[in-house]
Amino acid sequence: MSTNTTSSPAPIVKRRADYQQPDFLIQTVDIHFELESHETIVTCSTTVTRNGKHDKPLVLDGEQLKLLSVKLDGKEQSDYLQDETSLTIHTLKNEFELTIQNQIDPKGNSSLEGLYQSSGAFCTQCEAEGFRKITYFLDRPDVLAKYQVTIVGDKTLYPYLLSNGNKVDSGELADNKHWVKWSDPFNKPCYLFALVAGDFDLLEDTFVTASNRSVKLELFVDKGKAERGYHALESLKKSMAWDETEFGLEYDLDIYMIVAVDFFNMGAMENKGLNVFNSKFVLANEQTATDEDFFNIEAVIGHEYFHNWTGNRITCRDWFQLSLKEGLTVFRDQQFSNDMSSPIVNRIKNVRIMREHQFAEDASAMSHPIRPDEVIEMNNFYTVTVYDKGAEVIRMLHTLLGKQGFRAGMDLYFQRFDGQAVTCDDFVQAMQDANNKDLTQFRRWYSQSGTPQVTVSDTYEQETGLYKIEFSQQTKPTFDQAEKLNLVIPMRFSLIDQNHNQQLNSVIEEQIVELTEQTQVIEFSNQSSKPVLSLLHDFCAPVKLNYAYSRSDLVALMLKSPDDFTRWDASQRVFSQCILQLADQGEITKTQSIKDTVAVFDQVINDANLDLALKTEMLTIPSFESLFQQVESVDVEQLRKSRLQLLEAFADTYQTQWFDLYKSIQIPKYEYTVEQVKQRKIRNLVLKYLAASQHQHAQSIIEQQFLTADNMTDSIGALAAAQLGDLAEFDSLMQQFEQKWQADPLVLDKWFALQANTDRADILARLELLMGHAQYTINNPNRVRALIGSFAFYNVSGFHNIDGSGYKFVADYLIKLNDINPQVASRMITPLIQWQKVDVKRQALMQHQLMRIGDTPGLSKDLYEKITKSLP
Ligand code: 0A1
Ligand code: ZN
Repeated sequence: MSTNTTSSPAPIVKRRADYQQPDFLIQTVDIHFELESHETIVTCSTTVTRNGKHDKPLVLDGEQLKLLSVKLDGKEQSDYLQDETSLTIHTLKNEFELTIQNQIDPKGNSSLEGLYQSSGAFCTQCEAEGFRKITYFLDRPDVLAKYQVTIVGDKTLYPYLLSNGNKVDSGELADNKHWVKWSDPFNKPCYLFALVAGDFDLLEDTFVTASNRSVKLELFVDKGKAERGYHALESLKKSMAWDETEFGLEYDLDIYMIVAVDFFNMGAMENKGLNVFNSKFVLANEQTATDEDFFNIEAVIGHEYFHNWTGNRITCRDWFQLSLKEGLTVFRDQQFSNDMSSPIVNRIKNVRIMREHQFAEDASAMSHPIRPDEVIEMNNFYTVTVYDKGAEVIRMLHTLLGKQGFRAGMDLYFQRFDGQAVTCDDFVQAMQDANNKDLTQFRRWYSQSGTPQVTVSDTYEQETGLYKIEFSQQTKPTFDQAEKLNLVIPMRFSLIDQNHNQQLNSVIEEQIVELTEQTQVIEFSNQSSKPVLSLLHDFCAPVKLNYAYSRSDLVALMLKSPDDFTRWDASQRVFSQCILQLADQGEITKTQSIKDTVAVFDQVINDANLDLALKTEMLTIPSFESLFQQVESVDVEQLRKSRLQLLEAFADTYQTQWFDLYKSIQIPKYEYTVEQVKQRKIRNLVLKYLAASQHQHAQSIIEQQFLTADNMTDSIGALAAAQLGDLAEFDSLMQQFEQKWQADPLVLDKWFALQANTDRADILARLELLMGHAQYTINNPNRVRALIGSFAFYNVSGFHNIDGSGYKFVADYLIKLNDINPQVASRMITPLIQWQKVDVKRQALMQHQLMRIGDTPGLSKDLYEKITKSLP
């Protein structure tokens, strides 16, 4: 990236330490929309008060707005200053009414931030700083106001005109127009504002709260898609009930609306009383959606609903505090999912995200604490660190304080801060005060980035029976921080007596030790032999665990650990040890080590009492991404091949067992139940192994399953197996799938993704062809993520091709996307900026592409921030 090539000044870095209270506050907002695709008129009247004694002017944020007029207490003003991003109004009044009129172009807004059009419907996305694309405003989360919204639009095109709160009035106008007025009784920051206008199918329901109030539930979906909305609606009712029982939290308005839109940058948005969702997280029936989709819908519906208390009633003082609402709400949705489905599968899902994505982020130039200190573009900080590591930090508080102590802390938090915009420190203080526990050192989790390593060693003295465990912690310097301090790490573990009868698990009751020092030693006396250490139960801390497990320790843990997570983790360690060893050996040959590794799983496969879900997880070979995070530096191609080699040997060895297992599971008519989900999952896993082992019946079973499936999970399961087995067969089934679903882009995204992550020599030519598909458009984030995202994140052989063509392909695409949707472009640059662990040749190729992107004229702040950070 050459410096000073663009005319615009370098984007400004904002710092958490520079926080200042706003100079003015806004009490009420009365905003009026005259909706037209290209020329929407926004008239916004606010009551403004000076905050404190000063004579500074009022500086409002605004971007891409055509200003029409400014009135102060009804008088047209000319004494104002306008630039690209702000409007400065000079006044010495302490209280005044400000009316601003401006024009915007929703149809021309491809960034999907502010007011835009999605398949003809108007909708808004204001978090984090999108309200400034609607009108000039104090666009910051600590300015809380009461909103009244009037929407005027064409009656035929936009029969539904929606905003936050309660509908208070409506009427008809000339020219086939109508209007609706909404009033939200709760104070809110502007990022929670929402407007939707369009024609939809409407599903209605009611929920009666614990205190017997009736809440209207309304779900708006694309015309003709109503029957795909029921699972989302059921999920909403479950979420509402769950928050009442678990946290004593009731919904507070008389109506809760959800709108599903096709064009959306993220998963969903928690706007007060009017959630806007990516249709991917609403629409589902068994024909169109997999079990995983059903799970995700329930989780995201829950997540947005739980925000009503953790995010909306209590919000963030500034955007550096994002994890205050996101870490906490992710933790809450994870707990909800635990109660709704298989807890172990759910926990493994959480851990995979941490290990495959969050650890990767922390090892990259984008490393940041869950409460970042410096930001150029806030949209870059909706990260796995803020969200998922943030949730792990909350989980550690839950572990340290216990369920009751945690609940007491939550109660105090709501009691103290309801209706306010607060900080992460305020939250921890409430936890501290409710439990009388000093959390000073714990707070370092908020300010320190990086993945801590916990190293464990142990000694056993035969004569005395004394068993000693030494725990030490270390966090290596990260790109953003050189110095690291000791953290509070809760370690849940137990000891397994090796001498005991194999059938019985003789286990010393689970211990929780708080690791606070660099090194700590714990002793156990009277041990008749050296016990096996079962560590990091339930992934009790977001750390890497180093302990020199022997193969027999791992086998003992797989079979006997009292903690399901540890059992699974042991199985993954067995696989990983072997694959990493193979990758290290240089030449890839079948070895004794493969045989020994594979043999370990015999007992797991044949254990009839093992929970089917845990069995499936234990028999799943670690993903390339999780293996990649376990090494400092690696030849990616070597690692990919080694993984495949083990997978094939594993598949071959147990061919008969896979076949028998597949045949033994008969599932009645599709239902989304915990039991059936487990059955489908193991069947689809063994189908993959049958394909990989080229079992003589593999092809016919795959075809049979594909043709007779009564649900999407099994259709995709068959395709995924074919992809691993025979490409000719795969291509023909894929063709049939495309024929069937060509009119349904949401379903076709699964097909785009499968195409994009297929290992084949002509992958780039294929991608070019697919970009010309009738349903493909660069303007829709779901399409882009399905095709380009799947390639960049998951097609190891194609993306990391040593000729550099994969990197160049992604870079070329991002250069195009930069102009259309900077947010999505910035999310998709992630695999390119994570060059630190690949071999030096590939590092150079990746950096070269980053420089090319960096030289793009009109580079967005989003990409600028990531590229400047990641180039050495
Ligand atoms: N608050 C939402 C996530 C979200 C963030 C930004 C968006 O647009 C830039 C959209 C949604 C959540 O946590 O669900
Ligand atoms: Zn959220």
